[in-house]
Amino acid sequence: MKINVVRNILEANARIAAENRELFAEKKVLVMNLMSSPGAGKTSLLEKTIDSLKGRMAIGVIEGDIQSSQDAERIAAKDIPVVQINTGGACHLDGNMIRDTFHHFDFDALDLLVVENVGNLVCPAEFDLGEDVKVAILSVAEGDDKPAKYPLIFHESQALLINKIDLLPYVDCSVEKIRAESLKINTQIAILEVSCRTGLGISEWCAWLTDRIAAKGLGIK
Ligand SMILES: Nc1nc2c(ncn2[C@@H]2O[C@H](COP(=O)(O)OP(=O)(O)O)[C@@H](O)[C@H]2O)c(=O)[nH]1
Ligand SMILES: [Mg+2]
Ligand SMILES: [Zn+2]
Repeated sequence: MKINVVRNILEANARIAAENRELFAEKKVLVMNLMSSPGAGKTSLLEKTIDSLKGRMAIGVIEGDIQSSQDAERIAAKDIPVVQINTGGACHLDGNMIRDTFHHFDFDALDLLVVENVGNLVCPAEFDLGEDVKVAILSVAEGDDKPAKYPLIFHESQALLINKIDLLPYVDCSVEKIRAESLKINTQIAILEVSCRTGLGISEWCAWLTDRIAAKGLGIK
């Protein structure tokens, strides 16, 4: 019984996500679903990404949180169109929540829409939003055992950002182990080391993201 209910929820979500994906393709917007546990650095990465790419493309953001609009305020400070979704308890975003934000955006003028998912290393990876790329962030402070313990998010993501590299001298974490375990789960995953504190790796990350726009056959509007 429980299995059927879960299957129905995921099937209903997949239908809505497919409609979202059709709209994004028609409007020529690349959509990225950014996922991590709370505090790994999703909003910090977004701030850095916006600072680097803002003059070159039009970016919009959807912020997903259980409560509060603090992240949306951080993004709005960059003068970027942003919508906050408060899930009121739910621990992930779904296709329907994304669809409900559409009237806030002028998709004809957007190149890139970033969705910051609810901080959670587990179920955000199960729910298709209609995005083109899923990106996971793992910070070195969380430990190098996380790919083996939470494989789905690493399996589903096209890129893994290992963040807070500046903290490596202070934590017991092997970047090599994170790389090896992630590649065991997903041989195709791109792995980039970054620090939102020092800016290390941010230009390589922005190049990877810009390449995804080109790979989808989209130009900058
Ligand atoms: N030392 C260090 N701190 C970072 C880095 N990136 C983010 N932080 C800090 O980690 C905390 C959580 O970051 P935030 O971007 O809000 O994470 P989110 O919950 O995933 O959106 C904040 O205090 C950030 O300043 C980093 O590369 N190095
Ligand atoms: Mg955040
Ligand atoms: Zn959830």
